[in-house]
Parts: sequence; C-alpha cells; structure tokens
Amino acid sequence: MPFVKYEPKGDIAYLVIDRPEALNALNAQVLADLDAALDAVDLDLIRCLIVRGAGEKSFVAGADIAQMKDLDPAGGEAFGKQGNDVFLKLESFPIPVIAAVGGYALGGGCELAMACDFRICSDTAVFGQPEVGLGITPGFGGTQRLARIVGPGMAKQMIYTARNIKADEALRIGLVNAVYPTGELYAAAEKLASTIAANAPIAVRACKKAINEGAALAIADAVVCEEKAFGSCFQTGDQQEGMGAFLEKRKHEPFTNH
Ligand code: DAK
Repeated sequence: MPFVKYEPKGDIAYLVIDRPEALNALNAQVLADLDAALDAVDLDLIRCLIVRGAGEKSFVAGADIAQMKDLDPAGGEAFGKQGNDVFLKLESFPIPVIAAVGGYALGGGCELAMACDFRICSDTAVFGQPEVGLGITPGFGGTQRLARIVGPGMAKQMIYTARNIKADEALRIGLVNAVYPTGELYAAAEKLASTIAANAPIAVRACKKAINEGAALAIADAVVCEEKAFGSCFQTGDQQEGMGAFLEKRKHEPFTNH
C-alpha cells in the first residue's frame, strides 16, 4: 500500500500522508509515493488539493531520522534532491494546494507545508525546524521558504534555536492563515478548497503561476508575469461567461475550465 493516498471528493481532492506509525515521517518511499500521487491527480476534474497527515497527532513529523542517520554525504545529497524535486513539483503544481496541518509539522513536515500555496492548522498544531538539534541543516527547502514566508529574522530565530512554535504563534508570524479547533480543520479546508474550486479554474491557475514566478523577480519583470497571466484568460469560455453574467446582471453559470 502506498504511503500517500489520493482521495478525490468532487472537484477537490486530498493527498493524505499515511504513515501514522512513524507520525507520517518522510522516508524515500513516502517521497516517491507523493511524487506518484501528484502524477495521478486528474487535472481536468480536480481544481484544488488539500495535503494532510493520517491520524490525529501529526501532519508530518519530519524527514525519517532512522533512514537518514547512516547516510553518507552522497546519500544525504541524493535524499535532499529527492525531497526538493517533489516539493518543487508540489509548489509549482498547476492547481492550488492547501496544507491542512493537524498536529506536528516539524522539519521536513514544516517544509512540506511551506511548499503548499498556504497553510491552515488545528489549535494543536506544532511547527518547527529542529534540524540543528540533530546536527544537520534543513534539507527540503526550509532555509529558503521559511525566510520568504515569515521574513529572515523570524526564520533565522526558528532555525538557529530549533524551538518549536504552537498554532497561535504560527498565526501571529504569518506561517499559517488560520487556526481551527481540532475536529473542524478538515471541514474548514474543504470549504476553502471548494470556494477556490468554484472560481474560474484557468484564472486561478494563472494567478498561482504569476504569483510564484513573479516572487523571484524585480517588480518591473514580475508585472510581466501578471500581464501574461491576464492575457491568457481572454477568449476562454469562463472569461466570457464571468464577464457576460456581470453585464447581464445574473449569476454566472458554473465555470467549465475552458
Ligand atoms: N523520523 C522517524 N521516526 C519518527 C519521526 C521522524 N522524524 N518522528 C517520530 N517518529 C517515530 C518515533 O520514532 C516513534 O516510533 P516507535 O518508537 O513507536 O517505533 C513514533 O514515530 C512515535 O513517535 P514518539 O514516540 O516520539 O511520539 P511522541 O508523541 O512522544 O513525540 C514528537 C512526538 C513529534 C515530538 C517526536 O516524535 C519527535 O520529536 N520526532 C522527531 C521530530 C523531528 O526532529 N523532526 C525533524 C526531523 S529532521 C536533508 C534532508 C531532509 C532534512 C534535512 C536535511 N538533507 C538531505 C540535507 C530534514 C530533516 C528533518 O526533517
């Protein structure tokens, strides 16, 4: 059985990291299964993904320490590349991806959540980059994405101290967008995903691409990304319907992704 389950639900779908006996820790097989699960997503049907962990206790408690312990430098580099490749694939996935973090999101788990478009969490969630306490650096993009999300000062403090933070602090520093009582997290994630799915899919995808590609550029170049995104929506059925409905003062028909 794969360690990552693809669970479609109408026009949204879950990717469930399912290795609860190790708090969903990421070993090479979990990463390979995540890669395969992304390949299995039906992009004609699914408009938003939710990544979550199996069980109540953990989103993902990190990269698998037992598997990493005896790696040599080449093995460490290969493991880092495997994780980075699949996280980059997730980050640039054509449709939005929400991380729904219930419980621990440590090390590679925090990094997985940060490769998603945004994060929401339960009030029991715990985030952290504990790597320097294990004698290593974050290896799946933590030094880069955390600084971009919460700013270099806060990222450096979290990474250098290896101190975990709870949901309220994650909210305060902007690592998550919202905190929900345990038991309400996945319903909230589905509601958010469905709201996104109801909007024009070509436009939503174009927004994601423009935001991601523009983030690394100077503003003069970044706005060109937006111009391309904007242009790509015209003469689509959804643009014609969305604008037509506004002008005719009626509710638009469901968007068709064409
Ligand atoms: N790896 C492997 N097994 C893990 C694990 C992990 N990260 N986290 C938990 N487990 C396993 C435990 O070993 C235990 O297994 P059994 O003993 O039952 O066989 C089971 O999950 C339940 O865990 P606990 O018994 O410890 O549960 P507790 O409730 O007592 O504690 C905890 C929960 C999350 C506080 C604790 O498990 C914990 O501290 N876990 C480790 C958290 C952590 O340090 N995570 C960061 C891992 S380092 C790189 C590539 C990647 C990375 C770095 C570099 N390069 C290639 C450069 C990434 C690094 C990391 O993510």
